[in-house]
Order: sequence, then structure tokens, then C-alpha cells
Amino acid sequence: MSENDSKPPQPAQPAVPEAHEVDTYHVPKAFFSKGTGKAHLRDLDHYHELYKHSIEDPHAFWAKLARELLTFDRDFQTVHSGSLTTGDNAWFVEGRLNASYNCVDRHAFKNPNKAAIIYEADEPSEGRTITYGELLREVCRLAYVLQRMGVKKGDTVAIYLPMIPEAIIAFLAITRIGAIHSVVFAGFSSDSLKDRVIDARSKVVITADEGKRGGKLVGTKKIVDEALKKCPDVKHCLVYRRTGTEVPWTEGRDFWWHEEVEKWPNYIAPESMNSEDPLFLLYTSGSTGKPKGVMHTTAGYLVGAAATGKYVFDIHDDDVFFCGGDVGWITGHTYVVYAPLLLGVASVVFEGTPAYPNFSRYWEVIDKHNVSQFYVAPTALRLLKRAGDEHIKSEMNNLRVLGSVGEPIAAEVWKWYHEKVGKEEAHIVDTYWQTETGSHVITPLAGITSTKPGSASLPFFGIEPAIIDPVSGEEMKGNDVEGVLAFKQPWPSMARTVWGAHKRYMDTYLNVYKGFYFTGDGAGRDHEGYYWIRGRVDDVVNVSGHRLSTAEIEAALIESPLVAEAAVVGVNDELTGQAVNAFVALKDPGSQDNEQTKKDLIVQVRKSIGPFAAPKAVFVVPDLPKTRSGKIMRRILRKILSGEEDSLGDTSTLSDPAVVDKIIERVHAVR
Ligand code: 6R9
Repeated sequence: MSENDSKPPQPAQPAVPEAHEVDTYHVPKAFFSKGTGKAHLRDLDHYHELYKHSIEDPHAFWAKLARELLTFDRDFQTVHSGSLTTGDNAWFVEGRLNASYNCVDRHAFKNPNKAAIIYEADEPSEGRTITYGELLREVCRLAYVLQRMGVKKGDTVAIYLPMIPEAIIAFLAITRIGAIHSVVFAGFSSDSLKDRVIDARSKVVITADEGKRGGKLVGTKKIVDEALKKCPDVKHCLVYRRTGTEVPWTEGRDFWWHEEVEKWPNYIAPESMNSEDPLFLLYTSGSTGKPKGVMHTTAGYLVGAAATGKYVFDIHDDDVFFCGGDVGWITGHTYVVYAPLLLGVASVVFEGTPAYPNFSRYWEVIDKHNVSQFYVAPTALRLLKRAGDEHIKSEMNNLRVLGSVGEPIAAEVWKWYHEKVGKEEAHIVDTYWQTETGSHVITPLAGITSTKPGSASLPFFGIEPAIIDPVSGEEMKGNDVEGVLAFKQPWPSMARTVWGAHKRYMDTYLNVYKGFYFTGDGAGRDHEGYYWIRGRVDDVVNVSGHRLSTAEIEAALIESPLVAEAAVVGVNDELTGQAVNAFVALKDPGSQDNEQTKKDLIVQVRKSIGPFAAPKAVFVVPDLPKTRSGKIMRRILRKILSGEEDSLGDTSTLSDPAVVDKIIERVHAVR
């Protein structure tokens, strides 16, 4: 093993691309012939000017933006207190406001007939549109129900719902009465749901009878029933009728949504909250097994959502915003719910999958609703690219921004997105951020920032990135550096704590490098100050003292025209400490699964990175284990390789749990 084991490992060198290796793309001219024809900022100089101001005088910068983007019941005097060292950051300190008022009421009063939610159901013919006026009534009715069930300010309510408008109504009803939402992705198993309900001490669970996705039914209520057997503190379960199927019923605990909302008025006043009152918890996995309940607070989080919505996606009043992420993850929280609704535009809520009823679904939705901004994870793009360009028949004339999120996007996928989906008329924004950052932190601004495929480009306002040498722990100044990514200044939408485990929060994010927020990602800053995210440093392989980013080896493998997707993990090796093992899914499964293909791929990595990075073994598999939000579960691959197939942990969140057995089969066949 190598020099330092206490600090996070270092990504491989050299990784910052040379100037001549990368194409720079300017904002497509056609961007300005769509929408209002103008971005919110003038040009890149304007960005630099504002960015400088945001770093040198963050108080003045954020105070102005917060007052511009949010409506406070009571103004704040102190913009920020606390520090990254002491872990007590607070923003807009004396302010009071309500999240649901900011997302709904103020738009409903002005424009009651404007579309707020465009529900695109799993079956293309079954959707509906909800206006801001209707949304206000729906939110109020549900808020009343929750209040009558005994939910009080500061209580936690769990949401376990599919991607239907009622999920958004639930978010807003909970915040309306000052409660804290804790959304659990409806793909989680009953055990995972139970753990999250117990940790958050949720009093009420909101769910549906069944879910419907990709033409398949999901027994949502059954999963909740199973979980609630071990959650004695949950007194009420509110059930939305989505499919009308018969479901088991626990008298006194279970209530139908549609029956309860009939009982109460269509208006209830929003609870005035302090800026720093918790808005929500969202559980995310860390390097250890137990998920962390990341806590966000009201004003700071909302400012981050609105500011990035406005500047990163260039949202204007008449836009239709379509984020394909699920509300069970942070992307859905910030960019299906909060950003579009805070800015008063229509948000598309998509219940289905990109492959149902066929691979044209996204593109048809974009056409049908005149979507102006589309936002999705590269994993979906890889799937659609692999399916073939003939599925892109839609014109998508209104589309001017295409977003990417969640993982590095390979240059070839980026280019496909740009050429085939955007028809070279839309601006691509590769947005880097985390559950913990609340909103985008490194990202291009639509209509403003020139981009390089594979780079998340430049920091958002108020974000001061630092590249740290993980060996010395020192910041590496200047350009052309590679290390781990941290932030030097607090920003409004940063998570404030891990629920019930503040020490864990400090140790994970703030104590690793004193005075910095540590992201856990490796990154490089190139000769122009553009950032290249390398992936988690906890997914790092160490071969003979060389620390390699799995993401980098994967990128090398994907350069091969044969490879559709790749995942790299480190396995213990007597000789070299760790050895690289690669799993690849081929574009044309079947035909090229032979020794020569594997040799070619090893040569590819040797050529692309260096001999030390060459995989010791390559496994050709039909597909990789991925969560539904697109993250490759390398943990599962590692366990399979080390023969721990009996302790794979929770595989219920995989988009296709059956793939695990197929991989095990392949590994056994080769060994
Ligand atoms: C928003 C979200 C966070 C981790 C993060 C990083 C990876 C996110 C990325 C990206 C490269 C991007 N990540 N965006 N890597 N380029 N544009 O995904 O939050 O689920 O908490 O994951 O995802 O590794 O640290 P979350």
C-alpha cells in the first residue's frame, strides 16, 4: 500500500487534459433565437464580475439575491454567521418565511391559471396539468389533514410515493405547516424505509396503493405495511389511490387521501418559519453502511435552488422545465420541486421510464409540452444512445438547455447529447453538485459559459473551490493541478448537519481539511481554470502505490468503440496491494465476448493512462448493477469479486436486481 492511509487517496496523474486535447464549445447561436432571446446575464465577463463580487463580499451578494428571489415574512439583518471550522453556519438569520408560500401562494395570487405541474403519467394518454391556483388548494387541503392528524411544526413526515403530482403536493403541504419532509425513494426496500422512518422519527407516512412505472405495477403500500410493522411510533399512514387496487388496511392507522381532504377547507395559512428551521432530511449513503440523514434548512436551501434555477438553467417566466430525476433523490427535490416552483414556471413530473412504451418517450414528452430545459443523468443518455438515433424523431424546437447530473458524462455521450438531442441548438450544462451541497456548485451557466465535454466548467456564485493535495493536505494553488475537491467558503444551501449525528457531519465534511468543506471527489483544474470531476475518492484503486481513479479507467474503456459501459473496482492483490478489475457491457452483446476483445481493452487502458492502470481482469457482462438514479454500485462488484456473494446488502434499489446473478455467473465462468 502507499504512503498515506489516513487521508483520502489521490486520483491518478496526470489527468488534466492538455489544451490541444479538448474541444471548446461556445453557446449555440440558436440558443438566442429561442425563449426570450436573452440569458439573465450579459456574457462571461458579467459572470466573472458577479462571481468576484460573490467571493469578495458574499454578504452583500447573497442578501441582494435572497431578497430578490424569495419573499420573507420578516426581513433578516444578519446575512451569515458561523464558519466551516466551527460547523455552525446560519444564513439570513433573523428572517422568517414559508417554503410553500414561496413556491405556490405568491404565484397563485398573480397567475392562478398558469401551469405549475405538468403530470406526464406512465401511460402517455393519462397525464394532467395542475395550475398554481389548483396547486394552492391541493396543498392547503393536505396541510389541513396533516395538521388534524397531529403533525406539528418541527415534526418529521415521511413521503414514500411514486413520481405523481401528489408527491409534490405532499412536500409543500408538509412545509406549509412547518413540518420537515423526509422523502424515501419509492424504490427502496421495506427495510431501508423502516431504517429511515425510525432514524427521522417520522410520525406519519404518506404513500400510494400502488405505483406504475414502465408499464409495471409496484406494490407500494405493501412495502410500507412491511416497514411499519417495525415502526411503532408511526401513528398514521395516508394513502393516495393511484391504481385503485385492493390493499390491506390497518384500521385506525391507515386513511385514504381522497376521503380526508374532502373534510377540510381549501385554504390554510402558512406557518412562518425561521430561515434556519429545518426544511427537510434526505438520506444518502456515505462510505460506511449506515445512511446519513442530510439536513437542509429553509432560507439558505431555497435561495440556492432559486439562484441556480435562474442562472444555471436560465429559467424565464414562460419556460417549461423537465427534470427527469426522481423526487426521492436530491435532484428531484431541488429541480423537480423547488427551483421551478420558486421561479413560478411549469415543472414536468414524469412517472415513467425513458424506455416505455419505447425509446422515444423523453423526446415525445419534450415535444408535447414544449419543454425548454431538460435535465437528466448520463446513465439515461447512454441507454438512449445505445438504443439508436432512429428513436429521435421529435423536433424539440423549444429546447434550449440540456442538463446532465449525477456522474461524469463521457465526451462521446456529451457530443451525442449535443448533436442528436439538442441538434446543436441547445446549450449543454454538466452540473456538478451533491445531496449535501443542496444545489449546483460547479456548473456552466446556460447561455453564458463556453463548455468542454466532460468538464463541469466553473464554480457557481459564492463557491470557492480548492484543489487539495491529499498527501500533504495543502491547497494546490494555480492552474493545471489535480487532487481532491474542497470548498473554502460556506454557501447558503449547504447541509447544516447529519440528523442526530453532528459529529459524523463534522468528521465527514468539515474536519477532514480544517477550514474547508470536503466533497469526497477527486478533481482537476485545467490551464483555463475549468474543473474536471474525477469521481469519488472512495472509489479509488491503489495499484503498487499508484492511486487511480476508477472513473478515469472507465473513461478509457469507454473510448473503445466496442464498449457501452464500464465499471472498475479494486480487489486485494498480494503483489500490488490492489489490482484493477473491469466490468464492461458491450454495445453489441454476444458477438465480441472473446479473449481478443478483453486483450484489446487492456491495451486500450495501457495506451490511454499507462501500463500501471491496465486491468488485471476484464469481465464482459450483459449490464452493470445501477441504482435507478444511475449510480453504478461498485460495492456489489467488489463483493462478488471477493467471494462475498452472500452479503451483497440491499440490492432492491437497483434498476434491475436480476443483473447481479448474471454477473456472478460470468465471474464464476471466467475463474
Ligand atoms: C446531484 C447528485 C453526489 C456525487 C458527487 C459526484 C457525483 C454529481 C456530477 C458528478 C461528475 C457531475 N456527481 N454530479 N460527477 N460530474 N456533473 O448526484 O447528488 O446523489 O449526492 O451524488 O455524484 O461524485 O460527489 P448525490
